[in-house]
Amino acid sequence: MKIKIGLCGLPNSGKSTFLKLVSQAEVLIAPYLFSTLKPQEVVAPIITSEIKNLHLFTKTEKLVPPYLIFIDIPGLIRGAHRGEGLGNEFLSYLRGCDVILEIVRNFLREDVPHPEGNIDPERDVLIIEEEIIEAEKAILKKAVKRVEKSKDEKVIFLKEIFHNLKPFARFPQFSEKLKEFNLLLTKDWFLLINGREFTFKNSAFKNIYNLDVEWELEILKNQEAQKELAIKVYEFLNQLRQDLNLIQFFTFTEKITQGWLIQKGSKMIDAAAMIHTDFALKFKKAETISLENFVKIKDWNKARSEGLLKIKGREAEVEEGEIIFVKI
Ligand SMILES: Nc1nc2c(ncn2[C@@H]2O[C@H](COP(=O)(O)OP(=O)(O)OP(=O)(O)O)[C@@H](O)[C@H]2O)c(=O)[nH]1
Ligand SMILES: [Mg+2]
Repeated sequence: MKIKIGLCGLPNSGKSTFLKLVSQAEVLIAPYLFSTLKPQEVVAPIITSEIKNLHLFTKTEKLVPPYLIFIDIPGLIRGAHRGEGLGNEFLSYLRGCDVILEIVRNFLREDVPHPEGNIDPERDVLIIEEEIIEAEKAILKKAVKRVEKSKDEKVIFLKEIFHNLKPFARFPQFSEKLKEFNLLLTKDWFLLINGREFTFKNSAFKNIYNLDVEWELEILKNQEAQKELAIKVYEFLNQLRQDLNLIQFFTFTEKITQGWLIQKGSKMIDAAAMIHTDFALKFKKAETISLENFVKIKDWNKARSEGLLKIKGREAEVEEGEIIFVKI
């Protein structure tokens, strides 16, 4: 399941720095506006204590943690929907993502200009909302014209949405019907406050998180503090994946210990297909055990003889934290 999380926010809100933190990759970070000009995909591993515990036991050469994919998108500014600062192009990158993580700046730094001149997270979130709404209006207008011609009944709810568009309004009741229009409003929105904590009065976010990304990145350079920091970042990523309705499961072979993310409610056959195409084609059954139980018993055969393994068929649901062995 490759969910793409698009980053969105004003220039210099810390999007690229955030990506550097979660991936520790080299994304261009610069204290001038529009340092990011093209969207860049970044893989952020989620190394939790669970997978580390499993790896301590399997001691395989390779550890492949579960991961999320973020897309670094250049900063949006006022007027983005009219194309200011390449806004239209940037908005179209966002449409290509499955969910959106907005980053809002709440850190002070004289040498890093703010496009609005001062720090005000509430205003910044509103600017993005207004840009999104204007962009959606343009799409809805075209859609209404199109369906009006064909006398399609869709025109009723499209008009209703158009007239009720305002900051933080979302239309979950229409989310299924609206899918074909690929609106930004029908995606799930999350907010990351970069810097000091801040309480938002009004919002349409599914969850709001807080990290001080630059500071965390600094700490990362200090070996002593690294461990603790990593825990904080991985905790954030782990929370985000749960908020995205993803569960994690594990596999291991002689060479690789691996963590995977799959949509909650998925079946064993879906997990098998994710691990290996062949596993899905030749699936007979799966043996599974919770990581917690396995770490206690430490031996697959012993777990089997003591009746601790679950035998699951193709339609059985994948559970959070289970280790899966597919039998073909
Ligand atoms: N003090 C502090 N500085 C930060 C923080 N986050 C980012 N910065 C600095 O702010 C500047 C801009 O950060 P970027 O991550 O490049 O910002 P961006 O949102 O990617 O900007 P665009 O790509 O232009 O949209 C860099 O000099 C960062 O070092 C933070 O949490 N605290
Ligand atoms: Mg950037």
